[in-house]
Amino acid sequence: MKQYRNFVDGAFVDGTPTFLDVNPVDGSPVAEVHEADAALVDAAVAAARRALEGPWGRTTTAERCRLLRAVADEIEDRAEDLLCAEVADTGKPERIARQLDVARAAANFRTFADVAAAEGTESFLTEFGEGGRAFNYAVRKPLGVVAVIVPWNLPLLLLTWKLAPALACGNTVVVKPSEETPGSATVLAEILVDVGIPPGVVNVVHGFGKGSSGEFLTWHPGIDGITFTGSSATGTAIMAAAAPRVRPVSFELGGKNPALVFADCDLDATVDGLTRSVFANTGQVCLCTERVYVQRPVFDQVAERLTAAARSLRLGRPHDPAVTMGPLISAEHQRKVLRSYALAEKAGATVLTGGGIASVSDELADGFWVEPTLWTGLTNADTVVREEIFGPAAALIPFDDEDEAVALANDSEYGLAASVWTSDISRGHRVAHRMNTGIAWVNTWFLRELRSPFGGMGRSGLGREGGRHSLDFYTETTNVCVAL
Ligand code: NAD
Ligand code: 6OD
Repeated sequence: MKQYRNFVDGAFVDGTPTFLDVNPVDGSPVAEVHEADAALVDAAVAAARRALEGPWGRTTTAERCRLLRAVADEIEDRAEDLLCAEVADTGKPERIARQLDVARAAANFRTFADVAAAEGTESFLTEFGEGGRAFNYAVRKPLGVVAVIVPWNLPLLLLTWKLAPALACGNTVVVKPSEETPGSATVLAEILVDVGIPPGVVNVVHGFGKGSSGEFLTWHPGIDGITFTGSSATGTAIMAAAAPRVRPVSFELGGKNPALVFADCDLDATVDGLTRSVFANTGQVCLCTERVYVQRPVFDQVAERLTAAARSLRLGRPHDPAVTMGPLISAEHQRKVLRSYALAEKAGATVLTGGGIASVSDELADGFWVEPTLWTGLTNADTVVREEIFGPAAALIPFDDEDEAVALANDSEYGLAASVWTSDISRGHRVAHRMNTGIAWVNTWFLRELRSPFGGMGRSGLGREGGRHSLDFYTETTNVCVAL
């Protein structure tokens, strides 16, 4: 069977024990994964420290940007390997993995090479006393050894979104991919070797969270900062680990994202957009819409059309070009999503479509399939409308006017992303400004500008990454004040 080993100090090394990586499409084994124990995590952190204090620490921004661009080129050359690993681990349709995950991995490296190359520093001429003057300027330095901990839903996209700016800023890194999706990070390590990233600059340790490599890494005294994408609960645990040494954290966490559909919207475009935002990646995108607020005059039409769109989704094997939706990531996640489905019905929801396990075919019976699901009859008081499901499901809730829509949308402990659907551009801006979310899309969803700030409010995260915001997290600044 294929082996996914840890990557420490430029070499692939065994770990114990091993665990099985399974394909969520049919439960078949993909690879044996070597878990990193505390000693191996120590070795990875030590290698990263040596690399930081060695020649890597003296590289120029231009040299690092050249390497980042070479990584992007190599990602494109090895796209098929990355695609195979990603698809086997996640079960997502190949077309989506190619267009989204692999393409974004290359774009992440190119964007942060461009951003780092263009970055200036701020300076101030200070006047003091009787004609005294001083020149202040800020110098950016790497944060140090950075722990990068990522989830399973968009494994390569989310890893490279953090790895690229960390490297652009001259840091060294220990990556902990999700236990569910160790494949693409392992292939990426091979790419880094081929491109000439020096040993120790990037290390990959496999394993789980609590009691395993994830927890070992976040508590490790040799880590200077932690960047994390994952659930809000894990974010809380990581914050506690970072607290004793007051290390910086950057968190992209869960969401319970609203869509606000106004009666003046372009209905065809809106239903297309909602279909993507509710069901993309089987609803396993932190930005996915799980609450759809619809203005009363178009409520029935939107409900009817979205239900038809959900029913037309094709579930099946990733390589089938007709397939538009894959399975959930794991049996455990399938159980969690099905509990939400049951909870919705218990709360009195009307099930417009779905609501259970999807039966795709006999040969895929052991996969982790669920039906795309839509409900009406729920309110913001119901748990399924308050807590993240992270599956292909949403509640449709009517509203009468703009103020009510804004109040319903903002009535959440999360604050990641909202989408507003309207033909009135003034309303679009106005409502977007009132969203308590890190991102507000108008008449679109998941349209990304990688230089713009990305992150969430409340339980959805801490800090912003993207463009120079990433540089702010992955560097420390020293202000130099020179009396003239
Ligand atoms: P998770 O929090 O369970 O795991 C994420 C990563 O953290 C994994 O690598 C895991 O092994 C590790 N981990 C778990 N417990 C840990 C601990 N105590 N210490 C250190 N590491 C630990 O999340 P998941 O189930 O993999 O991903 C789904 C969640 O991620 C959803 O809530 C989703 O909304 C969120 N997410 C958010 C964003 C965003 O940009 N805001 C993006 C993707 C996913
Ligand atoms: O697009 C991105 O940069 C990003 N971080 C997306 C996160 C998606 C969550 O699942």
